[in-house]
Amino acid sequence: MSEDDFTRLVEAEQRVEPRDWMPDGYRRTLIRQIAQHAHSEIIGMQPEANWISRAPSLRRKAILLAKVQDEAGHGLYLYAATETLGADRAELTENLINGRQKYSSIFNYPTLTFADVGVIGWLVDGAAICNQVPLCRTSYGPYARAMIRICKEESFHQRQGYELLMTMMRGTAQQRAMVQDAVNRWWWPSLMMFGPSDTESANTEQSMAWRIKRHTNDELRQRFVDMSVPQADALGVALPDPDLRWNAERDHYDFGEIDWAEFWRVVGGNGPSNRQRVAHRRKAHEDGAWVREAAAAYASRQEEVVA
Ligand code: FAQ
Repeated sequence: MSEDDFTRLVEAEQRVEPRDWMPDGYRRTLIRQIAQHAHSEIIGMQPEANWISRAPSLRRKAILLAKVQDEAGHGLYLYAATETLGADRAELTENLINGRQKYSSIFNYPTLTFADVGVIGWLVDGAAICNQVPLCRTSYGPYARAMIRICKEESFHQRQGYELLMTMMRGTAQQRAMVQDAVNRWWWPSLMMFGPSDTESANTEQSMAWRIKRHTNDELRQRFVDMSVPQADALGVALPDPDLRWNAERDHYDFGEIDWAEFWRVVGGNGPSNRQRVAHRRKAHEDGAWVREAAAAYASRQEEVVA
């Protein structure tokens, strides 16, 4: 397949598959984005895992445990998708724990109360769905197919978060205050998940041309705001933005300016929990060395038996 064939295939909305010819930049961009996505799923287990042992009932504990396990599964499908592009998974993990590859800024904020578990489900999984449903139509086949399953599970996650918050809002004044406090802390970081504004986004134009990204960062952020306002009303919480108001001319909600200095600080490794998150991942990786060695020894023994 030539470069022209590749361009025609992508423009005809067909899927690029692992054995097809592809430009080096396309391959590199996919590995970068999918690896960052996989790292986010794996690092994203930490803020919620913090509450598994302290969930207030057996039911809430079982739900949270299942959700955190789902995130591990998402990380694995996504690492497997990078392998179809020739990436080495062990190398990607090294890149994560050595700070050479990024993961989503959102997971560098601490989970201070159990209401944070509900708000992560509602807002963080909600933002993830907004961003990821269009990726089910991304041009690279293995990524698109992984996203279909991931989005189904993320929808369940979002609903469990919203249901937890509904329950807390029907509870005591103290529980309602906990939910509002969590919303105040997570709203702006959730908007940052969509990445820099379109004028600052280095990769969007090329990624849209290659049909890797299907919408710009600002388009998806606006979709998320429009979706979240009525949900906040139904829940009875206030979103912490004095500039948030319906704009009938645009047919969208206007919203305030994101603190981009904070965004870049967190992306640059200096958010509230960056060091703790990476140190924890590094320790888990080192503690798991014996499992990898044992699995490799077992696999080579099996090969000898077959031979
Ligand atoms: N955090 O040029 P762009 C989840 C970087 S959901 C950190 O606009 P691009 C589910 C970006 O990499 C979260 N870095 O980049 C879950 C680039 O740097 P580079 C993960 C960010 O790629 C829920 C630079 O800024 N979802 O895990 C962020 O075209 C609950 C310039 O930006 C995905 O990864 C950020 N927020 O657009 C799990 C979805 N934003 O690499 C557990 C797939 C930007 O050039 C619990 N990814 N950067 O050095 C995407 O859709 C895209 O990669 C974007 C960024 C939209 C995130």
